Amino acid sequence: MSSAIHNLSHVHDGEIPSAKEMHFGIVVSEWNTEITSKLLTGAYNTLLKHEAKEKNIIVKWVPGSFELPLGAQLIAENYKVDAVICLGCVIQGETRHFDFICSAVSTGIMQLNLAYELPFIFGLLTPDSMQQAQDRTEGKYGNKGNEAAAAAIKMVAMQQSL
Ligand code: DLZ
Repeated sequence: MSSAIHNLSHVHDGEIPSAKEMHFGIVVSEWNTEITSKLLTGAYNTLLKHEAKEKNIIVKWVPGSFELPLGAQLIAENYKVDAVICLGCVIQGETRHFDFICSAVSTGIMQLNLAYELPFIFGLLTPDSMQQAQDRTEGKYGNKGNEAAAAAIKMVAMQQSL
């Protein structure tokens, strides 16, 4: 995860393999769209930068982050994909809603990885404030969407190397 001392968005670029022959799904949450649309742009452009073809990238929107695991599963079951990138943003509020959503999404995505033996990438921002979310999508600490796409490419390459 990006932080003041560890901005992952621009490092290790040289180590990212070509995604020319890879197929990706991206599932994005509509909640906090001003943030998730930037995550999507970052992820999409990173895939293209590493030679993925537009026709091999399928993007689907879901109502909120809670729906990300099912959205990702539906993509995996209905499209030829090598990895699914899950993008959302849950901002800490006054109630425990935040904890329930974050816990459900992280557990759900982890379970998908193991159940399908396919990379399902955890691109969920869990900031305390909108400012923290913007810092992680507008450059100050990079763009978490870029990192999620890089992780997807690396995991597909790792799986294909086995
Ligand atoms: C209900 C809700 C709330 C309060 N906050 C967020 C949020 O910050 N980020 C997000 O992605 N989704 C939020 N949601 C919506 C839930 O994820 C979910 O879509 C609804 O509870 C319906 O299942």
